Amino acid sequence: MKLRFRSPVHDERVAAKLGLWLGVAFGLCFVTGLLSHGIQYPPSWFTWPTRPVNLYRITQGVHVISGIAAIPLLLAKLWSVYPKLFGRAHILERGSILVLVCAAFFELFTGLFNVSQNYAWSFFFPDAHYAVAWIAVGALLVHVAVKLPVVKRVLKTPEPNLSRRAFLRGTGVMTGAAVLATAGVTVPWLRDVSVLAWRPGKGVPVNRTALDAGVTRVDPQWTLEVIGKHTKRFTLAQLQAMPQVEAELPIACVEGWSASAHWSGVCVADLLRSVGAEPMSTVVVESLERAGRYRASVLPPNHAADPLTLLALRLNGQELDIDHGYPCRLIAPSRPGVLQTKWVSQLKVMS
Ligand SMILES: Nc1nc2c(c(=O)[nH]1)N[C@H]1C(S)=C(S)[C@@H](COP(=O)(O)O)O[C@H]1N2
Ligand SMILES: [Mo]
Repeated sequence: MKLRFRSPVHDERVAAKLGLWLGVAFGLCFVTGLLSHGIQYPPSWFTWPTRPVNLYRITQGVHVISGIAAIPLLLAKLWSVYPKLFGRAHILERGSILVLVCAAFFELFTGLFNVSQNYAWSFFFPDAHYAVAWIAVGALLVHVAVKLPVVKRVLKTPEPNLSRRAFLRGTGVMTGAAVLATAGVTVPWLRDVSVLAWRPGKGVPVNRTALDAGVTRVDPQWTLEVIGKHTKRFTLAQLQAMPQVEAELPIACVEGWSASAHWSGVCVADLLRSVGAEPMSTVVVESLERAGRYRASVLPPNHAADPLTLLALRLNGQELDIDHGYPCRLIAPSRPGVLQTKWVSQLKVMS
């Protein structure tokens, strides 16, 4: 029996057009994802600039937005091409498409679960999301290479069929709607439009509370230890008495949200200078948190030296709340939220 698929959208021109949009979304998502990975696990040759201060916020936002846009595009594309699965394409081509579809779904679903902070699996999300991205891109390149002649041929002339045009337009509208409904998590002026945003609109959200991190009480005798050529300890009162730097800096969380805030605190470079550290040093920032994965972070030399890299004592004009990292927390320009260590107890110069 011959299967019949009558819808006019099962058509190579529709598939090519959607493929093109999807290629752009996946390309943006892949490149911004690589950057994010590079910043969090930097190879020796990698440096990430500290300016503009919102640079990481932007690349992270593009990652989330392009990932969201890819979901309706992928569904429309699959709807357009699924009859081909019953066609006569070469087994290898069908195999590579199967890999591509599985990898694409894996990326989009794990990404969505990640932004909803729902880890319904046992693997470590960033590692798996990163590894499968390479599989998706490899399979995508094979797919593009195979289909390039078709794409070139069919995209030369405009689409004459009205229902195909309507389908493409509908997909465009759905994609735009999905983006508008969520992009407010990272684009401030869309806060009120984004009804599906997974993070509240006002203020700085708390990603991990002090209670979750096991920092239930800060010792009144708390001091900040700064270890360089020699070691110094600073009480909170001493930090408060030092020159305070004020800056508008964002928290850009890899769990898919960002928010800008007004911070004030002590310049990290000043503290490092006070213990005789070389100007371009790598610095480890340790927190009071005992065991969490994000209890410490590394400041690369350009971030450690930047005058806007702060140990913040105040947020939006008020003393830091314990959930935001009291007694002091790191806030540095153009840096993922996960590296903005809260409840800092020690700065240690490495080199
Ligand atoms: N010690 C410590 N610092 C931490 C974390 C943590 O789990 N432990 N979480 C980080 C993450 S993932 C983010 S996004 C920011 C969020 O800061 P906020 O809760 O003040 O918004 O803090 C970072 N600092
Ligand atoms: Mo985060």
